[in-house]
Amino acid sequence: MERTLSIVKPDGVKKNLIGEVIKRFEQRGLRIAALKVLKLSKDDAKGFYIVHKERPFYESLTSFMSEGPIVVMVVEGKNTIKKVREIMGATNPKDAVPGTIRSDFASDIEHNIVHGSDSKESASYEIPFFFSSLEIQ
Ligand code: IDP
Ligand code: MG
Repeated sequence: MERTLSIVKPDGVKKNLIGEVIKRFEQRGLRIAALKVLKLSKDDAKGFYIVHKERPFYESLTSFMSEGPIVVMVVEGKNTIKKVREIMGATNPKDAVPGTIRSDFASDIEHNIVHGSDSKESASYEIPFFFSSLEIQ
């Protein structure tokens, strides 16, 4: 069993895609082990995306991620990190395989609906960023 952190980003929440994202995870046999709605401050978003602090899009990304409510969830199952990344599709929706969330719904490389941890190391930073062990069942 493996856990990952996924987020329905502000654009996904605005487009009423919370259920759609969860449905796609569940249909691939993954289980939602924790879930909540919250809004990040700009500083929260900067902390979450600290690995990207040198990137040219850091300012814009952290403004976008703090502009409205998001849904954060822990997804659990076999090979969850890889499966969630497959279900999401490539970062840039133009490169994403049809049938992936980003291909189907994202408007551009920044506003791409969904987040998923890219490695076990990232998941072990990102899951406790949002959830205590008591909140993961
Ligand atoms: P990922 O979400 O597919 O793992 P990362 O490279 O980790 O992609 O980038 C984190 C997020 O930053 C992306 O999901 C996207 O919202 C944003 N982003 C990535 N590259 C760019 C870019 O070139 N311009 C603007 N935003 C970007
Ligand atoms: Mg990433």
